[in-house]
Amino acid sequence: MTQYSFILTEQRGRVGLITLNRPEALNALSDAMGHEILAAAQVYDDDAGIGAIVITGSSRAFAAGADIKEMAHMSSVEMYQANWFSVWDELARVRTPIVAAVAGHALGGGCELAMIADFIIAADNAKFGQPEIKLGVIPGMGGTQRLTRAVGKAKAMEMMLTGRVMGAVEAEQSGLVARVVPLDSLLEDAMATADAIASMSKTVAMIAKEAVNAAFETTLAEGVRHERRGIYSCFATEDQKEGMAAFMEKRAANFKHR
Ligand code: CO8
Repeated sequence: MTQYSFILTEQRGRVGLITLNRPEALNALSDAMGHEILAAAQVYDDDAGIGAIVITGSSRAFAAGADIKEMAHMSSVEMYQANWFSVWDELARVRTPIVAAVAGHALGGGCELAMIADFIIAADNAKFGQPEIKLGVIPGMGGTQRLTRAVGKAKAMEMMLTGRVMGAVEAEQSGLVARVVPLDSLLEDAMATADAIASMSKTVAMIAKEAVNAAFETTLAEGVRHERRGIYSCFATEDQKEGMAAFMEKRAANFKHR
């Protein structure tokens, strides 16, 4: 089993849990930590026994951003040569559904990591923001694009240009998070939600994720064609036969998850 320094991993049933674990830096995302998160997510993605992934932090901080101390003295050329932050593009390519369970600070790269997940469940103390402008930079893990798509231009611009932080209630009203729950039940709720996803066919869940994500990449007509190809391919799975047979036989479906 892989040993990690900045995250904890745990399989609970068909759900793979990744807990960011760098409390002394409020889970600031160093490069090494990013590679650990990707590696853990890819292990879960390759595992037919895992149907959903949950990424969480602590009650104080999901993640307070990319690691400012690590980046502060880097040059543009160093970043370019290292393809800095490309690890997060690879995380976005993980096909297993990912739920972000966010409490406390989700700032800068922390907010961006949460948005790379397929959806966010937020604790009532969650705070989202892209304060990079206060550091003399802009987001670099997709924040300008994903936040704008999530909450629209007005709020995204205001947050990005002033560094204003958004609380959990506003985040839910704005469409950034799927649901707000009490801090005490955040992990339990996120794990139960992930478990519900994992009880479905993994193949079909991956097809659904790919189809929804196509909405952000393409035109309506091409997106609908993508969806149509997706549903046709569902009919090639044993799980479609099982799901529909179970409905007609008035019993619970027993998906093979492949
Ligand atoms: N990086 C490194 N260390 C951090 C970070 C961070 N992002 N955030 C917090 N820490 C550290 C602090 O330095 C402190 O450590 P120490 O005691 O050793 O100095 C420890 O975590 C605890 O933090 P605080 O004492 O500041 O805790 P508070 O409760 O007083 O404040 C805050 C909490 C408000 C979250 C505060 O820590 C803060 O403002 N953090 C920075 C938030 C931020 O600006 N995030 C954006 C970072 S930049 C980014 O994410 C993307 C950059 C894109 C660049 C593009 C390159 C390609």
